[in-house]
Amino acid sequence: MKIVKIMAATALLCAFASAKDYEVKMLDVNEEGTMVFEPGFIHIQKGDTVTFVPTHKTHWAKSVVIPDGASKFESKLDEKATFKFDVEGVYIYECPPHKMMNMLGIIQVGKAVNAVKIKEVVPRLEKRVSENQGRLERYAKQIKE
Ligand SMILES: [Cu+2]
Repeated sequence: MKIVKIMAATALLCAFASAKDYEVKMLDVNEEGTMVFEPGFIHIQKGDTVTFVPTHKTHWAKSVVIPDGASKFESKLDEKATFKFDVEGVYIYECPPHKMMNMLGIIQVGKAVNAVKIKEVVPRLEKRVSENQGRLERYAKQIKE
């Protein structure tokens, strides 16, 4: 009886341990350039969370493209925020005041089920930027299909 209880507890611990949290810093500058998320591309698994950390001021994160059936997300200015990703696919997000400076990032959750849509949207998003051109393209190249 005792063994069963221990096994159940272990299974529960494993379930919790398998979901990871990833940190994305919001920065004015790093070695990649100005107004930047770090890391700009992350590959996570279903059920994982991402925490946006306002390391520098005047930033927030807002979803731009999400997979079908997923929920939009938006943090608040200069506030730390954690979002859970339960739907597979590729998510593109931006910092609204710095989108012209290509302050965008990509989160891949599991398989890239919406890769076709992403390939179509990335060049359009790149066209509107006036600084840090090519950054989103570089992140998009890291998507694993
Ligand atoms: Cu910003």
